[in-house]
Amino acid sequence: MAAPPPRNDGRIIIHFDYDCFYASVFEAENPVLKSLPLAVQQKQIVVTANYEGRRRGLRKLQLISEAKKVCPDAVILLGEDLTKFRDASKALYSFLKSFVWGDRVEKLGFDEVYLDVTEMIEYNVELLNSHNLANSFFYLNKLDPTIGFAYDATTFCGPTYPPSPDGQPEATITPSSSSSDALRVRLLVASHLAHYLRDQLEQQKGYTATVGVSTSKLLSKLAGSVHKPNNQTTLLPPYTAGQPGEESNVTRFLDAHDIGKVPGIGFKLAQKLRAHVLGREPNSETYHAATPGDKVTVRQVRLFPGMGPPLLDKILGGPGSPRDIGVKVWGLLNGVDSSEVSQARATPTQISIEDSYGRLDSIDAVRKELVTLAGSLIRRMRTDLTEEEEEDTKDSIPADERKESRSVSRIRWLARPRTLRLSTRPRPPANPDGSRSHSSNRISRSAPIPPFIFNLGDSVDALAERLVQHSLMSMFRKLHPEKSGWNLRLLNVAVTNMVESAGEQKQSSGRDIEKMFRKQEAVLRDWKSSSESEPAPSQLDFHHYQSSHEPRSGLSSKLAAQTPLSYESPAEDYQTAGSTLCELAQDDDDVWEEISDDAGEEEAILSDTCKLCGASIPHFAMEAHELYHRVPD
Ligand code: DCP
Ligand code: MG
Ligand code: MG
Repeated sequence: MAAPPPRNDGRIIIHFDYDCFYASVFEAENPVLKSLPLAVQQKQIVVTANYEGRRRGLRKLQLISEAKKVCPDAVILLGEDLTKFRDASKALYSFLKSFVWGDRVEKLGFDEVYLDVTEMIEYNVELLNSHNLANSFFYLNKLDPTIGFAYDATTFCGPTYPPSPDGQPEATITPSSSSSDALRVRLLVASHLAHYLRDQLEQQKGYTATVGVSTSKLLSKLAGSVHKPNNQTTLLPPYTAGQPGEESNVTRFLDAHDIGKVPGIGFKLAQKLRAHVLGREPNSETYHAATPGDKVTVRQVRLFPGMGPPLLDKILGGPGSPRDIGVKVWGLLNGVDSSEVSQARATPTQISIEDSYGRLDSIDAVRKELVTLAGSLIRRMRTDLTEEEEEDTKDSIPADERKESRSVSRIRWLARPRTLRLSTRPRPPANPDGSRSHSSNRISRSAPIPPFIFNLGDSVDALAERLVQHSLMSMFRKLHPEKSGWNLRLLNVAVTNMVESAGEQKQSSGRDIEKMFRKQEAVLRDWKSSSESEPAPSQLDFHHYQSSHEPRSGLSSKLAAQTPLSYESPAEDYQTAGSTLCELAQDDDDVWEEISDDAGEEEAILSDTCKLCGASIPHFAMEAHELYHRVPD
């Protein structure tokens, strides 16, 4: 067996996963629901249930018919329009981010957030008074020592792994220079910050979360899943083995996990590793966890004879895999993950809206769809790329002009995209035997964005109409010069090449948290009303992915015909496990096949191919997608 890769535990990372997220969004709108069993439905499936519902037998990915049987008085709400979940996700992200010094706050999917709190923890560890640890104060703001919270630094806050012996406070701090003790103090202080943030999230926003505290994205995410719901877990040192034969807590903790549970090891990689350890093909019927006889733990893989980067390269390598896959996976198996919490951007790098169709083959239909897509795109731009003008600026406006400034002039663009892109995915012609190939590439055309798109005074509908007239139709004709004879299965309209507006400064430590947050709320509020007034788009996230492939069942084509809309932005709607190995399992069909001038901005979607229909499905949706095949229409 190869030596474990070297550890670097210099950072402190906190991972958040909101409890029963979609159900909580409904509860936040209508608190009466909190005491009732609540299920959120997409197609005939429960995508999540609140904890009262779970207590009474409701389960994620349960069939609605089953849910009604086990809990006849369940309140079942439709969760196909993702707008409110997306908005809540963004608001909670901004809320958490407002506490953290620096910009390393990363959203994963809708309901997970990583916070790199290293700087805050180091500052607060420095200020600990070892003579009075029980009455410590956590400083949340370097510039204002009154902002923060009191805490008892003699014990960890909340559960730990391994658990502390009953009734014993977990390890008191003793002055010592060993690196394990230094890490212990940092994690202890972080456990109190994690608790404070969970408390704030609940008090101020009404959401609970399950949280993990450790030194990397990998370990904090896994630690977080130990005590669910509404709790937290800190992974205790030692993180490195002391004496030969002695195991670190990282190894002990990680070893017990099923290999497929490790963030960054997707379904395909897990199956290859299982096959190698078992010496046979594992059963592939269930998507997530292996069937009982097929369970292969991290420990079994890690200790398999000859295991190390070269053998992993042999097992996992192949066309399309990165060259260092063995090293990366060897790191994960040993709890080593050097991927950084990505620096938050004030604005997304691109915004794109797309829809897929059963049949789209006339120019009139294309025009109509483009107007709908352009409208959604402009709405999304207004939500994501504008902000309310600073209040200081407003105060400098003479009193008699202030009333005026309440309307459009108070909203400004944070960033303006320079490029408009139209992409289509033509349906491949039928083969002589009548079958069709699954793969056909997107083709794209880009053009400069006409400046009128930024007119905040004009209605979205008018602008959408104008954009189609002025730009999109001529771009479409260049992509498809023939008047007819084509048949499209996808249209995508995107804005790219973002240029941040002058004066936009990244906020960092010492900012006014309250003000920041009010501003965010106000922007969301202003634009929410306009996007809510549009006819509710119907969207099943897993159908969306499925729908760009054939064959398609009657129901999903109907749904596609109702123009489900989607907003793409890599770390937004797509849950990319762990991120460490995002690109590893990327399916060929999902690679952004671009013939345009802004190549390089490809979406990293960790996905697999459905064995039944060939559709490319993101990992987190695969289980639901498989269920979908089993449900009669
Ligand atoms: N979701 C979905 N389809 C899936 C899986 C999830 O639409 N196949 C949605 C519904 C969930 C949200 O994503 O509310 C977050 O997924 P989680 O797996 O984190 O589930 P919850 O937050 O609902 O529950 P938990 O309390 O277990 O975290
Ligand atoms: Mg969750
Ligand atoms: Mg989650």
